[in-house]
Amino acid sequence: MSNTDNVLAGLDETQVKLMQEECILVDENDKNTGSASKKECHLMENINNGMLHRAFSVFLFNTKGELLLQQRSTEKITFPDHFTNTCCSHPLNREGEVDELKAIGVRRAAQRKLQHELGIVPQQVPLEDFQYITRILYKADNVPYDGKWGEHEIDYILFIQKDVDVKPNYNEVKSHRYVSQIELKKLIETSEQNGLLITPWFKLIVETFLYKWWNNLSNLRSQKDIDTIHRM
Ligand code: DMA
Ligand code: MN
Repeated sequence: MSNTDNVLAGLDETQVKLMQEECILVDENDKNTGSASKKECHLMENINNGMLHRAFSVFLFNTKGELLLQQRSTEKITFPDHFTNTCCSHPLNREGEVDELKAIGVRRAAQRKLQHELGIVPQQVPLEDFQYITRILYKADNVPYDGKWGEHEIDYILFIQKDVDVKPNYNEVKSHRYVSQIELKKLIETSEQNGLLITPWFKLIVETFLYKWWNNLSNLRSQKDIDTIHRM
């Protein structure tokens, strides 16, 4: 018997059910190699054996050029209460979301999760309005916060600039706010003294590419690098 059978005991019922979603397993070149449950994909035990899955990160900006941040709910099983980019999740191993041409499967998943987490209706975020910029391969645990769960993903970066109506699903999102570049820099600089948690993938993207991409919001095509997988 595996010693992970009981890892979901006592956790939020809704979030436990979502752990049954079938994520897409990939190799280090993002080739689809099968599927595994969201639970299996996020256990450090499996990650340490090399299990890798496909994911996306949405960065949504309003027309003033401010970035929408969310704070993950306390109910989330991985990285609860952490501040992060607008919306993250996984394309699932199901019709429509495994399609790879123009990252259409990932776009569909992004549209689905913007509605699920933030109540943003699909009409406000049309599939073709997402700018798919590049892919990032990263691994993250959550020690010392929690040694059990982590991430090991090829993360598709999607930008979109739209004024949208947000109606958070509080089982997913504890709070949300728009930030300017100056506000985000301040939030991150003071996060430790203020006791704010920030997700490792968001920190990584902020420290590497975010401001360069943000400075090119009106010219994102120049930032596109869809053939590269950045290994971080
Ligand atoms: C997973 O996000 C994806 C990335 C890029 C970290 P998540 O934990 O928010 O997924 P979900 O919303 O499906 O729980
Ligand atoms: Mn993941």
